[in-house]
Amino acid sequence: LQVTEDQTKAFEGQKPSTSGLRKAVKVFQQPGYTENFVQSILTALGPRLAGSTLAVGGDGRFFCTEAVDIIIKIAAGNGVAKLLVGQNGILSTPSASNVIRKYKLTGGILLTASHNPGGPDNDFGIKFNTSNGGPAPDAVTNEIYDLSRTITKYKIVKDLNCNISEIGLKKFQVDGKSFEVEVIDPVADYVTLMKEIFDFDSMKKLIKGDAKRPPFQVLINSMHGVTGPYAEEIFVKELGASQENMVKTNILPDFGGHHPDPNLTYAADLVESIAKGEYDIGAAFDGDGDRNMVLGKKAFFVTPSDSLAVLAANLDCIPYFKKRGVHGFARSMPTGAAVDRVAADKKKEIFETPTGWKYFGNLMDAGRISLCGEESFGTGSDHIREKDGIWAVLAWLSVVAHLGKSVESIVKEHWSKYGRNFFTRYDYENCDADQSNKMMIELENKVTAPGFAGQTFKSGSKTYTVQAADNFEYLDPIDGSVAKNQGIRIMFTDGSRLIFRLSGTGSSGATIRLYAESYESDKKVIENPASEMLQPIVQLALELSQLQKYTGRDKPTVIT
Ligand code: VG1
Ligand code: CO
Repeated sequence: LQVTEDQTKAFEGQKPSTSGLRKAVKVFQQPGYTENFVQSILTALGPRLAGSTLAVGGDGRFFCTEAVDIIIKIAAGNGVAKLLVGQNGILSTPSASNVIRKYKLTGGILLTASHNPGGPDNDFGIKFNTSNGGPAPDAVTNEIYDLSRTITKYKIVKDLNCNISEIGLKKFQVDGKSFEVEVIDPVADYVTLMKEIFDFDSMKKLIKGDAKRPPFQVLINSMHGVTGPYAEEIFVKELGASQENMVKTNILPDFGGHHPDPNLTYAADLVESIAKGEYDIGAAFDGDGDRNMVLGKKAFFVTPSDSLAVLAANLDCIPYFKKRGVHGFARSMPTGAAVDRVAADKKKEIFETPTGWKYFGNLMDAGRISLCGEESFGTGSDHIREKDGIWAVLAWLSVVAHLGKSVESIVKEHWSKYGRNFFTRYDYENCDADQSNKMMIELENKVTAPGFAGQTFKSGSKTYTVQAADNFEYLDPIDGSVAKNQGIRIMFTDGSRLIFRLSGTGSSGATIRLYAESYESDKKVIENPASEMLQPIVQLALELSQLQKYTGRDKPTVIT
């Protein structure tokens, strides 16, 4: 087989954002588009490229197998020694992170647009992860982007055809040198890892029940994303849950036409099934398997910010943390601050990072944090360098088995001990980009003007006094890098916060995210509905930002 150099023209906008490059499938299908980006990723490896080994796999969405084929051909053309490819191109994001770490690879190329819808008329994405198993940091993605703007040719082995549907090692000779593709079982290594972390016997007993306790009913909804085969292997085969309790576990290239996003709006079918009261815990995952939503009996909703805090408070019941100890915690800036209270109580370090999992990597590598999370249904630990949906549900089952209480009582007891950080997020999807940018600029000007701090606002029955406001900037304590422009924050004297960000994962228009948080320790109101408690501060947010004027929207697309 021979390498050829194909001429190409640079495409605009190949800039990876919060989590990789995400665009419409049709954009990736343009001749040269995917090739250019893959070549830029490989070129950015510099001296590490020749003789490297990379993992390749994705969430099974439309265009995944075509992209794997392109990656194999371009990797072979660039002197990569070996690729580990998930069978049929399948690897969940957490399992890809594990494969990179376990086999000490140079990195991995992940094919996913995560929670964005899939299919020929929807989205595709490519993400590069580095040798620690985590998403490439800004310095790397900026370099990839720079290369993509000046690319003139890519190296490819056009005649290399590799069957990725059959597990095993395939060997090729490219210009006289060896090139290997090992097609791996996407699930096996991940299951091994989970068995090392958790006490499977205690979860098995919980699910089976005994003379004193009925079986604990687990309802899983994979939203036709990549977690299906992982969930069946772990919850049914290993832990003894019933196959009937596994919903949408067959992977579909268009996720059945829905958003594979585990929240109350897009996973409404899970909410509806569990609302009837027959199940004790319900969980849904996103397309690539790194997000989770956990619900208790009768659809008791655990906000991701609370989930992080409850797990932080109970981590030591999990063998992995018993053995290694619990270091600090971290949350992304918009995430509710419930975990901060646990950190203070347990005298652990707590870090506040920008949105996106890549900012946790350095802290984990340096041994400063064991657990971290985001309000966007992301929870994970230092067992890998991605958030991990199935891990989160296993962590919850461990806590339930250990405490012998329901999900709802665990959360309510947590509130009564620590107080409650009421939290909500409003998403305004697909707004006009210019108007949204204008709104953000105006708001930044307003809140950073002299005199804004100290002002008092009345909204409904509440009064809020601004303590400080800024555009969030993060100084990475490990490598000293700075991330600017990470969202507008308004912090009030009573601990309430308002945050505004523009999403970095959409593929068209702008998505405005409005996050509102308010802390209460008064037992009389602690169990009130979040929507009611947060109404005044949301109202204030809409007034301060003039969101309706700029977007023409009188209500959000999604509320969580
Ligand atoms: C969103 C979430 C963020 C998450 C990111 C990737 O980003 O808010 O918390 O890390 O998606 O998750 P943005 O920029 O749209 O707000 V995933 O599961 O889509 O890789
Ligand atoms: Co995801």
